[in-house]
Amino acid sequence: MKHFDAMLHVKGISIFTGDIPEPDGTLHAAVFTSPCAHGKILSLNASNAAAMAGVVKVITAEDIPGENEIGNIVMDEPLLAEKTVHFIGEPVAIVLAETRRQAYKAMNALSLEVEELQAVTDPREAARLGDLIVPPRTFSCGNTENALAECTHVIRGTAETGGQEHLYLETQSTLCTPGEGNALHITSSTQSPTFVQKITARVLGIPIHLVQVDILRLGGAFGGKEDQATPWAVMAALGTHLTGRPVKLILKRHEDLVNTGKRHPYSFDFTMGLDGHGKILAWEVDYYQNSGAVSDLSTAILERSLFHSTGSYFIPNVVATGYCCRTNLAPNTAFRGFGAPQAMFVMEAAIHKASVETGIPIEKIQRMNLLQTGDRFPYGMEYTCNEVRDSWDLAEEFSHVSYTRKAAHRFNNENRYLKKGISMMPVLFGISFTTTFLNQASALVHVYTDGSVGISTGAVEMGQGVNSRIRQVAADVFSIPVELTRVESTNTSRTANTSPTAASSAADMNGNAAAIACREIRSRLLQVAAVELNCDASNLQLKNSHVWIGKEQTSISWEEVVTTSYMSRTDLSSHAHYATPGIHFNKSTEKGNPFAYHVAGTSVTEVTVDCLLGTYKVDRVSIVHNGGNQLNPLLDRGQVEGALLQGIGWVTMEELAWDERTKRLLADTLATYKVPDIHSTPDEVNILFARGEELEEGVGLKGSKAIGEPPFMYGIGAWFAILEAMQAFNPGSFPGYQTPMTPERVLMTLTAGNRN
Ligand code: LUZ
Ligand code: MOS
Repeated sequence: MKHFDAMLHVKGISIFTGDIPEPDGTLHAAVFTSPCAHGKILSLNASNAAAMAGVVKVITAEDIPGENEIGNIVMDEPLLAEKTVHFIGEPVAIVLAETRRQAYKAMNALSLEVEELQAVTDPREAARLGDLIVPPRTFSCGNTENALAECTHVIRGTAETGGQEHLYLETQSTLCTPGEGNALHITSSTQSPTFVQKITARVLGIPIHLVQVDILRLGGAFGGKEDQATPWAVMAALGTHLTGRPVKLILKRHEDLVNTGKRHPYSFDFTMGLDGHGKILAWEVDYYQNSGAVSDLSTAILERSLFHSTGSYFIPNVVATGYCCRTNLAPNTAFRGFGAPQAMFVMEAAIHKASVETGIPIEKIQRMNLLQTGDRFPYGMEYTCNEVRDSWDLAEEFSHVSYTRKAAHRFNNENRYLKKGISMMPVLFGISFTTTFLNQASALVHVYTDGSVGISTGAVEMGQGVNSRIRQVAADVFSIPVELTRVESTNTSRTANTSPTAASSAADMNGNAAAIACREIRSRLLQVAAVELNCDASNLQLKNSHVWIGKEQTSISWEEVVTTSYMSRTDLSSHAHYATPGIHFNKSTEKGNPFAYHVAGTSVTEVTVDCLLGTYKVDRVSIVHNGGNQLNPLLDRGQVEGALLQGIGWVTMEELAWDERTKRLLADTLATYKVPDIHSTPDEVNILFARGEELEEGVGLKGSKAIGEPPFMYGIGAWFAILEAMQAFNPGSFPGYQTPMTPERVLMTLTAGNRN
């Protein structure tokens, strides 16, 4: 089963927002943004720009007819700055011109006079200053104080994780065209068509029904278009609203890198208590989240960190507290994993430190504490399967880890400067939006008189293949070839009130909604066939593109039953709604069952470090992943491989740096921000998909499990494998529990160790 867009992509004929032919009269937008990290606006000089060739309008906050507010959870984000700027890249004015060149030329002629204010980029400093977006939040269970008093070992430490640029291939893009009256049609590269629709309506002061958002596909997103596609779409819509002309707004790569937020850097304090055997009895952790200048999705991301505070482990006494720290950086945002990778890194760091201080092998501590059936999470939910332990044990076998360890040991004895390291990384991820009400989806299915099927849902195709999965499910319900099905663009007038395509759950939820709609149509078709065949519809089914009675195929084909149904005036369309069953969460007690299920697996990572150069190579990653009853094994494999590499990139080479004085992003081009390329992929990636637990009917998609985010965290193992290799060269070397482990950091750490 393939990704149905593959052929279009290979031929270069798939259509992205930027490929849509521009209607006559299209204006081009360039956005003027703050050059200053924090300051009071004294004046914006726009007169030069407004007079330049081709310029039609320069839009500022004063031109906004509705609310200058695009916040979604916390209302703290203006579309265009008014009195103060809070980060470099914050939009201040929009220039509309006849050509893109003219727009950028005029935008570059704008200038802002500001009185600089103190800029903060360190989350701990923001916390000290009391600059939190919302009050701190704590998840807890048991009593850590009592437990720590009885522990044989108490391990304390700090850790830091870096940010990460999404680097979707397609930058933020919008094309907005005017309709009748105040109606608008917006094509936006967003994961959240409904957010774009809702916030456009708010900013323009018009009802939501006047705004239609339509999306064919995105060129990648990874969370970077869950909230941060919205401002650009709304700016184009504002331009159309004010001029009556189509407006196109596509960020240049440099602008996209500077102006949009990234994965949240975190800083951690932790205390872990263990008994004499290595059993973890207590876990206290503080998360200082670098939220950036406005809230965006930061509070939801912090919440997911709290949900994943114990990683793949069972710990009876826990206090996890999170702080959303407001800093003068571009608003950090959703990124594959959504706060869970940060929580899992600090957990592994603490276990590593515990192993160093107790002398108990790290894998012994990890294995001993893994979750098993019946264990409860700090948030009260029970873990009801054994996938964590089973995948760990299977991964040991699958990767031949004890043999590999011996071989690495021998290699390390034989080589002076090349050293190998190995680590095991258990991963657990909860599936569902932690915000319970978002766990709903709907679908609209039409069967046409030739038997072809058109499906609309709220899911956004961004390369992950969600449309392929939805087609498979529809084809399965009707028992027809998948080629007869088509997934239409995601359109807010066909599918309303959609949740973002996020939280790994778009296929689960929208696929289930589509299946419900298809089953409804199927039952109407079988009613018609029952009349034709003069029998009871309960004896009939659709199979192999035919109507069957019991075990016998009738002469009525799919096309015939469709045509007959139409001729007898039967509705061949259906709308359906799906709400994930059984989930709830009480925010006042911080307890509940927030997840439909969990996804678990284990990776084993082997690396070689060149300790003279500081460079490294990931030799092999072996993964045992519980995918349930897989619907599309090839797509699943693609998601695991892609997420793994993205995870490895996060902990190894992807480094964001800001100028200390100006707070300007230094990693603002592809020459200064490095993501893994083909040369830094592991030599070998072996993935074993295990079936694991059986999901209940209506949870997951036909028994398959969500796949988008969980495998990201397999990549964390690379950090610990590199550390092990470094310490094989120089046992005293230690870089601090800090990501990313760039080659520079490896080298500096190893040479610093040599000097000691
Ligand atoms: N987005 C969101 C997400 O709004 N809520 C979530 O829980 C979530 N989880 C993962 C990725 N995106
Ligand atoms: Mo997301 S991090 O947009 O699932």
